[in-house]
Amino acid sequence: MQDFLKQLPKAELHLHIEGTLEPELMMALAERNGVTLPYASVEEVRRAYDFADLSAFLELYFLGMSVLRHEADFEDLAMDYLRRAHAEGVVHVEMHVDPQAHLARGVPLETVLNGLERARERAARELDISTALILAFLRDKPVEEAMQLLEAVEPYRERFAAVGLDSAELGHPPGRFAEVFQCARQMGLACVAHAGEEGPPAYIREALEQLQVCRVDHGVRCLEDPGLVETLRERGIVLTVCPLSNVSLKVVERLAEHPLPRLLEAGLRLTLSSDDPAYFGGGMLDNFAACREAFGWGEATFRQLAANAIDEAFMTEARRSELQ
Ligand code: ES4
Ligand code: ZN
Repeated sequence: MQDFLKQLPKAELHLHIEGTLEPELMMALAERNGVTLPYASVEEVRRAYDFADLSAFLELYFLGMSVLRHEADFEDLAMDYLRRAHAEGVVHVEMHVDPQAHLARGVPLETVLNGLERARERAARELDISTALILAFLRDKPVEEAMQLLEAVEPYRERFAAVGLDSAELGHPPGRFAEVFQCARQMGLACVAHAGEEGPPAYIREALEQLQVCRVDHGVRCLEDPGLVETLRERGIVLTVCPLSNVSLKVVERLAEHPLPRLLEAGLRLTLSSDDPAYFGGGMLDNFAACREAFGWGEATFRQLAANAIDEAFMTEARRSELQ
């Protein structure tokens, strides 16, 4: 089964590139850039990864990324991840990036975007991995800041496939960003948003109606509202579910209690992703293997989930038919 899961061509649709920063690279970049971290060793970093909830995780996520300062750091970050993904049978990766978090530390937009662009070109050439970039807005920051970012990104428009919405969910409903997402749509960008991870089903409905998202990141709390489940199913909206992330952030206590089997049973269109693999205990293959262990799914289920991701990916039709 492990061989089957590994060779299965997998598309990663829900990944934060800053969440792929492994402790080894974090320490190496801290040294290279003279950044002081509150950790003395790789082991100490790993020991700190015991999260009570999403906001406890985000604190360490924003701290960890403070080692990223130069274009080469972003290139190394993404290349390191893409090499690991390649070894796990990943053929396509869609990366959320959080420019606001870097701008706030004085790292210019072009540093972030040019570093990632170099990695994307190398991944295509050296690993035959296709990639897409998702411009994520931090939902706990002012809407005006998101709008300014969208304007600043205009010269780089062609590098992006979509806009997304991430960071602390509770108390930050998606509807606030309706105008930003409308402008993004006018620029020809697709729309996705995190909703229903920690937040209530009403946030998922808001993301659908006010942000007009084509995919919902997480969305696992939709089951609390049967009417919403019906809407998601009718419209064929994809939920990018991240099993190990949900365990790590205590959305569920154990994977065996995860709503995934019920989401499948409800006829929803699902994909599996790793979210922040360096922080949540593994990449795509580990997520697939954990589901096999917890739910006992057979090959057909994994084939369907992997096919859903390729069907829904932001990629050219030529690339899609190459992978199907
Ligand atoms: C995130 Cl797991 C998760 N949820 C929301 N925002 C995020 N940013 C990085 N990881
Ligand atoms: Zn996420």
